[in-house]
Amino acid sequence: MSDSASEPTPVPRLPAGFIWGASTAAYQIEGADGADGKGVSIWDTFVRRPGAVRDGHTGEVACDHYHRFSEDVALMRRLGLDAYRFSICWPRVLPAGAGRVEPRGLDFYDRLVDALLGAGIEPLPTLFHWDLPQALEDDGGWLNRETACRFGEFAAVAAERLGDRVKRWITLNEPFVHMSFGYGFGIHAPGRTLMLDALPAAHHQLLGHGYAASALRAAVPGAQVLIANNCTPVRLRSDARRDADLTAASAYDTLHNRLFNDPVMLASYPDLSAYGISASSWEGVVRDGDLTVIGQPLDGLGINYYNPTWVTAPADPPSGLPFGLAEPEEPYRRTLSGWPVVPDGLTELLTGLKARYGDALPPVWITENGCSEPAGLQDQARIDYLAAHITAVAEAADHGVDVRGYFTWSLLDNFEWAEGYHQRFGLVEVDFATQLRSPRASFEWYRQLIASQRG
Ligand code: IFM
Repeated sequence: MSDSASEPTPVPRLPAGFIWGASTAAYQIEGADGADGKGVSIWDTFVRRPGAVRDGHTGEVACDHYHRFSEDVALMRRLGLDAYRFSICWPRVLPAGAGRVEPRGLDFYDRLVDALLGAGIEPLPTLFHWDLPQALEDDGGWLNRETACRFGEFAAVAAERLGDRVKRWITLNEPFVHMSFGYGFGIHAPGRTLMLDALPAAHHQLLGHGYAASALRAAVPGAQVLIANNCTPVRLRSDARRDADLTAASAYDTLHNRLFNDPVMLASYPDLSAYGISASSWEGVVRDGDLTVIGQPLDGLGINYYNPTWVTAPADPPSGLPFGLAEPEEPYRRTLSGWPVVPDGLTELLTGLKARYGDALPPVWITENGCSEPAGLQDQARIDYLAAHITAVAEAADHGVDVRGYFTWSLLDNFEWAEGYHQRFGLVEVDFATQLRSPRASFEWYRQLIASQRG
């Protein structure tokens, strides 16, 4: 923390033309459950499962952004954002996931896009931020290859309506988290506990990314396509047993980072033998030509960064996974959600990507970074967090990483998945009883930062 709450926290200048933004996602803010013909998503179903979400919270109302988006765009304009990253709720547009299009759902995004453009803010939609139509889940969800085809069709529908005004698109948000939390461990929707049998959900999401990229490029001249991967630098403790821990670290890096980065940048999968997968055992999943679709050139890599992961050799008795997770030894400050605050992990991550992928690394966008802090308007801890992480981005840029934008998570307090409304990530506090929006100190700090970086 800086000594005084009023003392401005200095941040180095990012390159000219750098895009300053904020991010949200449909299920976390929109509310308006069932409005205007919206279909059911896997999150609508999951939140009703007893014990799935803390205190039984749901996204039924959330920030009621569906009805209050004008007020929210006015806040963004006040902030001086260059761009706003939001997500499009698939079952609002295609209630059954495929087939009949619901025009009222598209109308909402149409109004939002127009309001953003009217405020001088670039709309940056994400097509999939975890709210899969329940009807598709009933057919196997992302374990079913057909879902990738349906995703490509959804991308085409969205592009046809919005592509005259929206040129930059994100296909998937954090496919690692959706695969592992949703299909592996069951702590997110759809709540399946398949452990390593969840891995086909990685390939099918990536294939969906490829189909969506093709559909966007076919429908939108000059479309720019990104994917938002949440990546983590993998670290070892000082008491690491060299070989066993290094092997575990490499296995974790493969699962969390390379499984989602290699196919989109190198058109190949990393060695997955630590997970019992060989080229022949994945034959039924990965078909000829898939990696060409997935590995088509990317216009940008979105990175969501929160913290490094400390890894050890697997626990005894073995968990079935080729790694164990450890706590850092260093006394890092923790956010309200308990995550260690490690800004230099972001520089390490970005320079590591550059070292690993070289010329195959497209321009990088920080599509999410932020922290949950206690409720209240005086959030110096968030200001310090943002200042340190933006500084880490500037350091990576100084080391030659081509970073084009930074989007903080999040504009508003919102529904934080299994944590319900207990975590607050917003620059703007939301009173969920009254829907009153109150900008925090960090909002004013970010506003000044953006203005000064422009000046
Ligand atoms: O709220 C989430 C977001 O939906 C995806 N990335 C991480 C955020 C904080 O947990």
